Amino acid sequence: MTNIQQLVNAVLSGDRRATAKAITIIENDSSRAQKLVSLLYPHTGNAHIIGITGPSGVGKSTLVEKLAKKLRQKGKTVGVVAVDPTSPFSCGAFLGDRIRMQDLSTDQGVFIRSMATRNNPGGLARTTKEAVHILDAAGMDIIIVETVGAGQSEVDIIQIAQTIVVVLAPGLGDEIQAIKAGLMEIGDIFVINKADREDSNKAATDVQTMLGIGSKNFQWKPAIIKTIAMTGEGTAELLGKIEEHKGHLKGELDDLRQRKIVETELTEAIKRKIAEYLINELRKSGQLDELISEVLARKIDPLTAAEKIVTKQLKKN
Ligand SMILES: Nc1nc2c(ncn2[C@@H]2O[C@H](COP(=O)(O)OP(=O)(O)OP(=O)(O)O)[C@@H](O)[C@H]2O)c(=O)[nH]1
Ligand SMILES: [Mg+2]
Repeated sequence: MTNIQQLVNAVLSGDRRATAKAITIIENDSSRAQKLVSLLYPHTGNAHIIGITGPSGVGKSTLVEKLAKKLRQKGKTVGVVAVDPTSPFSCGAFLGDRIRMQDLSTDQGVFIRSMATRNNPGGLARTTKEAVHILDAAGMDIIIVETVGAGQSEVDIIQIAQTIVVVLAPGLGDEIQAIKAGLMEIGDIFVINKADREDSNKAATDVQTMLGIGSKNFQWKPAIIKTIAMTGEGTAELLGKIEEHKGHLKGELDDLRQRKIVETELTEAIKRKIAEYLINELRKSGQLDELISEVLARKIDPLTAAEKIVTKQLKKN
């Protein structure tokens, strides 16, 4: 499949192998990536994008597997992007089989992909977003993006997902401070996973107290749900809440959120294009080399050099 249009057609038909290949192309940031996304983009905008975030090891992947299974039972197609996972998917019975069958299976209903932050030329936020676009164009009804978040995260899930589920577990100790700072504001739904542990009630109360202090919007009251991802307990309730939130998003609020998501992606793309363009020009004219020598000689610092050259170059255009 060398022809980009053929690849696009295959992705649009829901072909999983083509979808995997398309994601590899955008991960490698090859010259074909932009073309690929531009051809697929008109076919996006149909999926519901769910962000699952929370500290490392709280059970996010286990939960995602259970959610995916439930969604499949309801006849929904599910795409999963796990961003820089510290632990791999445990591949419980259901999805494990799916993964092993991925190349053979005629069921195109589940697609799982892990993406790593390391050696990622274009930035992880961009590749994650583009992977989501590809899964969206491939016809996935629901796309779940799993990211590790401990208050701040490399991928700002809020720039990607329409519904954000923050997963916590009992006994987080010191991490609760970081969580308080970052995650509390972004969650639409809070999950206390590992509810089989005895201190889970305390964790739920803690979250309840923190939520009471300040909430990001008044129209949607963030829900707290206890789950045992290992057994699947509470996952039906969680899915119900996610669907409720999706319904809530319809209308004005949804437009605002969508605008914000597109605005971020667009401004990031503009920054990238300007940088690419300017650096290219400076290289061609030899000005970059000159500046490198000046910085090396400690005549100027890099930031001042950048400011000087950017201002000069922009005036010229
Ligand atoms: N006791 C208990 N353990 C659980 C539960 N859910 C998951 N675990 C275990 O917690 C560990 C971490 O689970 P993962 O699903 O990999 O957690 P994660 O949040 O995806 O981890 P990272 O992606 O590395 O951040 C595994 O050993 C799971 O078996 C639960 O409900 N109860
Ligand atoms: Mg995980």
